[in-house]
Amino acid sequence: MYFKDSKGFPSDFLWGSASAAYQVEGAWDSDGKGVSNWDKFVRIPGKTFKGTTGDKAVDHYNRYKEDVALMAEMGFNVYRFSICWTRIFPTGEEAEGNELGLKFYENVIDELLKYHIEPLITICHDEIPAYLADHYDGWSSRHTINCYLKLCKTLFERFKGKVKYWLTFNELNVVKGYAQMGTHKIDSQTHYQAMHHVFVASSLATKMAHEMMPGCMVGTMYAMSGLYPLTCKPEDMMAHMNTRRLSYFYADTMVTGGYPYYAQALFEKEGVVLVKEPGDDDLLKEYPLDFITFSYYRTTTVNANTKLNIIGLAMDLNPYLEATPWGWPIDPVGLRYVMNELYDRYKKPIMIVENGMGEIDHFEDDTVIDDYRIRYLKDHFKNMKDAINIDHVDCIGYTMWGAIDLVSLSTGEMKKRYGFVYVDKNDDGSGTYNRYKKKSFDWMKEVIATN
Ligand code: BGP
Repeated sequence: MYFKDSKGFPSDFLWGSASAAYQVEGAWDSDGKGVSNWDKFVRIPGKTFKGTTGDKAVDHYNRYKEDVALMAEMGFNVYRFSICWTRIFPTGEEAEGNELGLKFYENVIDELLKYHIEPLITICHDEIPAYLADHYDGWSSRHTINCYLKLCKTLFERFKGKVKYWLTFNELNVVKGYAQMGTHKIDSQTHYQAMHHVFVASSLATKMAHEMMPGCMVGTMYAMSGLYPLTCKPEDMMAHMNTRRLSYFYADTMVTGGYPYYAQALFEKEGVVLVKEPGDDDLLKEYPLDFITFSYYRTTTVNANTKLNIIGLAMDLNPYLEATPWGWPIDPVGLRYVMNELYDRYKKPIMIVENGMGEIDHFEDDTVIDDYRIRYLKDHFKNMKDAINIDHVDCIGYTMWGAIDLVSLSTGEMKKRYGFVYVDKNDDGSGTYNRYKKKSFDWMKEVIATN
């Protein structure tokens, strides 16, 4: 029995790992899989580190049993992974799903259930069939909604009774352009129109999930690394509010029953005129998300003179924080802050579905002594616990990003590692792909065992 004032985590707390199909599976052209936007994107010269691709990734497609066994050994009771759309619908246009693709995910799910690990599925983690991207301009076309819903229906039919937790999209508030939305342009009109289609698709998927799988939980994932005003100067405070809204706009629309009032000002400023169909706004209102999931890696600051990056984020550093080798500021207290911010805003259960430290690991004597990772996680877990036990935030779980090393999304590098398990693969693709436990593996096992 869990009491809010207990010292540990709730007894039914979900502990696990998170991954994305493109970054772990490999087997990019096996068993009838079609070409995705990512398969094309990484082949554009200069887009990834030294032209690396996820063609083989960390070979999870062939090694999933070993990977699931390692997760089970650590005591995980949840695993977040995503579906590669083109394994099921190679172009997005087929009437029936590809049986070999469905079978792969069924095998993974059955393997997880064998160890009592809950599958948590991201239906779309930045991936779309290249065919839909190139023929329909991806999510900027309303046609993509129907293709996505066909994918959802196929997944729900096949996995109902086995999968309770579903996320309709990944980091919806920081995705833009071809690599994530399959759109060829990145102007505001294209972006927000594409997002409108995503909102409608997510609402319809939520409706369908509840009808087909009573009791399931449907969420979406948002990038919610924290943001602080650099100073208390009123202009900096205004910049903070406006910039934070650019992040919150997406969840506000999907959780609170439709577009927030400040969307009007945003669209006026950006010259955006949304094309909607009758009933769209009702859908957003009637089928909000059940829970909020988010990634948390760092915090940054903003001031009145900050130039936002292309996805609307302020990346200014915080003089009080140290950073990882990739310059991501480390802020455990910020996690507690953001958990409260989110729960306060939506009053729905939350879950941290990505967090962790990308570091350069030194592999010696078949292991890695990653005390830096243990320290990072320990500090974050302490704040997560305080948010739950002291602040009473309803947080149902935590999945660390890449418990088994995987390929970096932003740079395509292998040497940026997050895991408890080292994968013997180098940036140039060489290596045995064998898995080795790092020092943090046993530490994490102990954390979960003692809750
Ligand atoms: C998030 C993505 C993940 C993941 C993570 C870490 O934005 O949802 O796919 O990769 O960030 O980022 P990176 O791989 O760049 O270290």
